[in-house]
Amino acid sequence: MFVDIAEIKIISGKGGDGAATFRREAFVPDGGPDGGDGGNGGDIIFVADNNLRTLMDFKYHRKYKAENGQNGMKRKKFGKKGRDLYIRVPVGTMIIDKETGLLMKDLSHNDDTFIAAKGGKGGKGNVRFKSSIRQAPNFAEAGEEGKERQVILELKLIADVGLLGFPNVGKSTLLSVCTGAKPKIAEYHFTTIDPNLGVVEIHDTSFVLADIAGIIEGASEGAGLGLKFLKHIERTKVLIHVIDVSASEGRNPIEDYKMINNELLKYNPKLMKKPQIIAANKMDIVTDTEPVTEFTEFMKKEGREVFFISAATNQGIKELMEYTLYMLETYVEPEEDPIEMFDFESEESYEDYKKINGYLDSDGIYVLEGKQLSKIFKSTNFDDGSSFRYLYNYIVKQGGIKTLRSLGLKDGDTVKIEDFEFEYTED
Ligand SMILES: Nc1nc2c(ncn2[C@@H]2O[C@H](COP(=O)(O)OP(=O)(O)OP(=O)(O)O)[C@@H](O)[C@H]2O)c(=O)[nH]1
Ligand SMILES: [Mg+2]
Repeated sequence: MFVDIAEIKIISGKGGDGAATFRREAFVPDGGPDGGDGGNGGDIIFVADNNLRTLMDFKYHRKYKAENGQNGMKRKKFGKKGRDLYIRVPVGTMIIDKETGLLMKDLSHNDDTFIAAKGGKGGKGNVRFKSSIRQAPNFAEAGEEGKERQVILELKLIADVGLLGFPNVGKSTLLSVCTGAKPKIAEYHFTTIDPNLGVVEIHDTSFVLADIAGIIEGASEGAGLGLKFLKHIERTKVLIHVIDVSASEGRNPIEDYKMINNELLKYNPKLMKKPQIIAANKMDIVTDTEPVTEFTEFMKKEGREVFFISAATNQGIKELMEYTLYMLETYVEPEEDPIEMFDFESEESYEDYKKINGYLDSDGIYVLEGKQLSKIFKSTNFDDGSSFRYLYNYIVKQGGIKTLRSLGLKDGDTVKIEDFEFEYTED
């Protein structure tokens, strides 16, 4: 089954905690601190893989977690880094942050990689907190939490040329005669449900052709298979519009042309800007030439290049492909409006990380909050005076106490950090 959209949760590994240990040697009575650092948590990394075609796996497996870093150990032993988790996706997959709806990365080339969630940093061991005034720090830094993100994966195939047209006009047949692809072909509508790709080998070069489901009137409102497959030709450079000029199903080829373009316009006006080559198909069964002449004149006025072909007998296929190659080679990509991308920098700016917020809650308790504060708080050993002092000094330095004072904090009031409450005493 072809799946082109999925939503998954990714969680990078937590950093290992630093160790707060002391050397214990038989003849060294008061061994110094020897706690090693925790290892960093593993990253979540996406990799684009040419061998994959669908996001189906992600429909069933929705949660991806990288390994946590190992905790630091005594004798200054570092914890091991958590293993990164590589998630392989088809080329053309876009990674979108669900919360903001912003694009994080478009993996458009084979082997492109992208770190979507960095592992938490390992905490420092107590060795690192030793100083001339603090000989025996009985605390260490906790490892940073892993990042958890809900991401949307959206696949838009990458092909050079897109085939477009009503159902049953011969799009898949055309793909099958000029590439090695073996799409399903049948004389009923909507034979093609999933997009097919094929490679056209021509004059020592090649290009990729994409065949999608047929479009009918009202597709933009969901008729038939709707327009949801059009996204797979959004990134092509050139379109081949296949039209049944034999009118074997009783429709008028000029009306077909107008109708499809009208639906394209409704879906995405940018598709109208792509060169559109007309493949007038089923010439082998044309009985009445008058409508064909009318069609030719109409296309001349429209300024479209028309190739009269028969996918059944191979008539005109070579010329069509040669012209398509020429259009590809002379194609100039229109300038795109820049799109707003997900911004890791602003998400994790250091200022933001250090900032301490304070407020008075409805129970009259002064609350302090902050990302780094929370990290240091988790690293604090409340049975150890120097560890608690380290936390307190940090809060003062970041202006946390000043903020609370401006809100009315005075001697004897309760201050709360996470789930820990203490009484404030003025120095
Ligand atoms: N006589 C004749 N029949 C053709 C030609 N091209 C395709 N056909 C027939 O038309 C029918 C539809 O062909 P497909 O290639 O499946 O058409 P499609 O446009 O991919 O159709 P959907 O996938 O349903 O949108 C099949 O029975 C083909 O054999 C042609 O040039 N001449
Ligand atoms: Mg088809």
